[in-house]
Amino acid sequence: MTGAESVVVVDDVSTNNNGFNIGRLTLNKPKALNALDLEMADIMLKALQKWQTRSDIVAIVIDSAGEKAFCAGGDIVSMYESMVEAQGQIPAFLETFFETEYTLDYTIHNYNKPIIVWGSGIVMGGGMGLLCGASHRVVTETSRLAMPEITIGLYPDVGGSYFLPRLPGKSGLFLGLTGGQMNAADACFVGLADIMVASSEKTNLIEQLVNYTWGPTDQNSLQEAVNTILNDLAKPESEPQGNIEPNMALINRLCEADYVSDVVNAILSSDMQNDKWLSKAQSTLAKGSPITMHLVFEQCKRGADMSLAACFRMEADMSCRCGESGEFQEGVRALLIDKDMAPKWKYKNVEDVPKSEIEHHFTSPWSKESHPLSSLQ
Ligand code: QUE
Repeated sequence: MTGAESVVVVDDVSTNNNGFNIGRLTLNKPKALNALDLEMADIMLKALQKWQTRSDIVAIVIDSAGEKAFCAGGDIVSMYESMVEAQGQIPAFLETFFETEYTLDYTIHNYNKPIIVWGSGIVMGGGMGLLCGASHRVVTETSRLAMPEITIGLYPDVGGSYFLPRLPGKSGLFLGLTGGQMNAADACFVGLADIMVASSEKTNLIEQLVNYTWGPTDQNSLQEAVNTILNDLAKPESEPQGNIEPNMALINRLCEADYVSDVVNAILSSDMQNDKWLSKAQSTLAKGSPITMHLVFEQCKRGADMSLAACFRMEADMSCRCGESGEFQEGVRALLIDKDMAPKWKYKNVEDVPKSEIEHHFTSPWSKESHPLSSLQ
């Protein structure tokens, strides 16, 4: 499945020494902002599994076609169609999609050689899932990272339950509730990216990987080699001004309460008029799904002391419940199908959501043994 027409271009790039190769995956649906569909996730997972056992492969590069986006999210239009069809049941397509996507993300987290993700342009939702677990997470001056699912009545999945509560202070909860966008400086500050490189350097990076004198292939040596190559390309002095670090004290104060309604009301009633970034975060929350507000709060609480594998299993449960409840379907309808931008959420305010509704999202549709992600360690 290689070739320019493939939705993911899979390439073995030969290096200039000792028969070593670089595995390269290029997301190739630039008109859809490289939003991840089932076929793409499947191709990526199979290629990564194959490369994991090949001793000539020294590193992986994951990048994308087009300047605009690394990956804008998941293919939520296909998910919408399956939800319409299933009429309140959990669509089989969603189960398969999330099983494949989370297995792919998990594989990236636990890979046995360096994975460089070129996170230039839009990196949101499903794109964050691909970036987050990589050993070498590159951002550029055009990077815009976010977990914007509050807008579509979903919740920050793809490992969000694991990584959001582990960000500095309350920044993860804030980013999940508001869909707040991070630039390269923010991403490096919170620890979701490792290094900032100019977007014009991508070809140069591939050249450096090809020309490098690859030697010992134990995992540490390979990681160190990629560190060296990336550090040579980095230009830390060109990092933009970030928005999170200067607002950290405020974010922590707004998000400190024990109840989600208190946190939401604190953010909504704070005067943010003088800060463009904060006002945008505030208005995204104001328009967002009240069910999602609860899910974000609860996943951050539960995920804080869960393993990565347990987080992905919990998210498979939650995502399927979202596919059943109608809130996610309504969010996609308003944003991408009818484009009226006016979702009719099931509850008007965060206070109106019954506890039982949220609890249901954390009950598994499967027994422990039959869970599709039961084999993740
Ligand atoms: C929130 C989201 C997503 C989003 C917009 C949001 C998301 C997603 C897309 C998207 C973008 C472009 C496409 C596409 C999907 O937009 O997850 O198919 O071509 O995938 O506000 O969570």
